[in-house]
Amino acid sequence: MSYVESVLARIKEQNPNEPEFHQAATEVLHSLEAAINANPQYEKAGLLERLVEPERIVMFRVPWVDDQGKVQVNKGYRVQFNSAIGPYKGGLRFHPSVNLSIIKFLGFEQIFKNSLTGLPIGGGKGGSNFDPKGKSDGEIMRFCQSFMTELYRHIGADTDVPAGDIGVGAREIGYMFGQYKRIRNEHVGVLTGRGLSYGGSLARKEATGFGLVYIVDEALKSKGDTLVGKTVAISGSGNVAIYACQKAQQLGAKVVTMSDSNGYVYDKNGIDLDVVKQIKEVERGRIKEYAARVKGAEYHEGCKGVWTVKCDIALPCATQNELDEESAKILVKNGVKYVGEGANMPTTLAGTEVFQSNKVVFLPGKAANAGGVATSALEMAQSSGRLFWSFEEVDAKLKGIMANIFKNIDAAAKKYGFEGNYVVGANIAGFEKVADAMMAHGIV
Ligand code: NDP
Ligand code: 2IT
Repeated sequence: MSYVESVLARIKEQNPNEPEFHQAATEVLHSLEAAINANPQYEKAGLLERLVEPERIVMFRVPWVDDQGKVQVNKGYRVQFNSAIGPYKGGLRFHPSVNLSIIKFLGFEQIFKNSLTGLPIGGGKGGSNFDPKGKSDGEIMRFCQSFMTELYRHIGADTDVPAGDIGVGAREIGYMFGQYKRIRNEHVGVLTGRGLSYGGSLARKEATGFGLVYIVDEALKSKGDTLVGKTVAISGSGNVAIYACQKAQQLGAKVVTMSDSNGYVYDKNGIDLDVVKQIKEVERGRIKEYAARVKGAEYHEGCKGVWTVKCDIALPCATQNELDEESAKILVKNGVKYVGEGANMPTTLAGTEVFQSNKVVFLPGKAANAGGVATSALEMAQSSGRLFWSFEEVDAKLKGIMANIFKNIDAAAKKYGFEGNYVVGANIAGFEKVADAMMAHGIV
């Protein structure tokens, strides 16, 4: 059995109920095979065994009182996966589906993503099975305060810097920052995605979606093509989806879909983003509302249907495993040419295989959605330097980072004989720097 296969077998044996973590580890380790074989010193140093074991996992109780006066208890998590190249960095997800497997897969992916940004950030992730849907502002605040009342002792501006993810946006970051500051009596960059009035960075809100479209644009350019006139299908209607839509439209594409976990809207005239922002960012409503407000738009129940819409470019921006083999086959049949993952691991392993074997340009999440965390690292830099950069400055840096990521994943794929395979390219390019730092630190 190869070194990689033996480590994968060990992961499955030691962490039996973690299918999402197995999936992420399988994808990464399989594509590292060539780089591992070229460096036998890694096996001697137990590098992979150490890489797949989080440095620390914190699990805690989050008690809070709802508006009816009833006591509620949720689970809280922070997985501090790898700090070889910088402090742990990664989002917090609040969603009822959250469990250890999901946080571990996200934290593991984050290690390589953060390395790809070229900035000094390690990998971590956290969250809770708390469901923010339908909760009052007061309930959200009490939950966030209780969550931070435990989390504060494990994080810090030079230790671990959380941010948003599904269910955690500006409102939640604000409440958590307020509680951290109150407990620690420190106004520091301990969270990113902060509001602009208390240390946040311009363009962080837009960064993941913008970055996704910037890297897709780089891939198009490499083929002598542009976004102008392209039809784009986007899933999700949250932070990533909204700003991916905005940038795709600015660069001349026509976005025809958006979705949520209940269903999707198809607007043959192109999505009216002001309407989406009003529904999602202001009213915190459902995407179904869009069809009621925009003439010519259709709503369809079932989120998977979004992939039956004909498009040139598909941007899954909702959640893990939302795009399976069956959907990938339909997209290919309908002529999709590019897939850029705005979400983390939205495509199943079988779905990815369908795209790659049909020569669809496939940009994996750890490269394609890295613009969010990269801009978080820019927010950290501004906090430490007590600086405040203009939108244009941050956006220009983001664009440069995404172009660099594309260049590096393309080069890594070529170097190991997998030209055009950006899954292999991203995993190897992300891994190399982390492996180098871990080797330098000795057995720790
Ligand atoms: P939001 O909470 O803003 O939006 C999430 C969107 O995805 C909503 O439209 C939501 O619909 C939909 N969604 C969530 N769960 C499911 C599900 N099980 N099935 C179908 N749709 C679902 O989150 P973000 O936009 O921030 O995150 C989206 C993805 O992007 C996630 O995978 C996240 O990890 C990833 N990501 C986010 C970054 C960021 O900076 N925010 C950075 C890099 C990656 P509904 O309202 O019905 O739940
Ligand atoms: O998945 C991700 O990269 C994020 N949710 C953003 C993490 C961050 O620290 O900005």
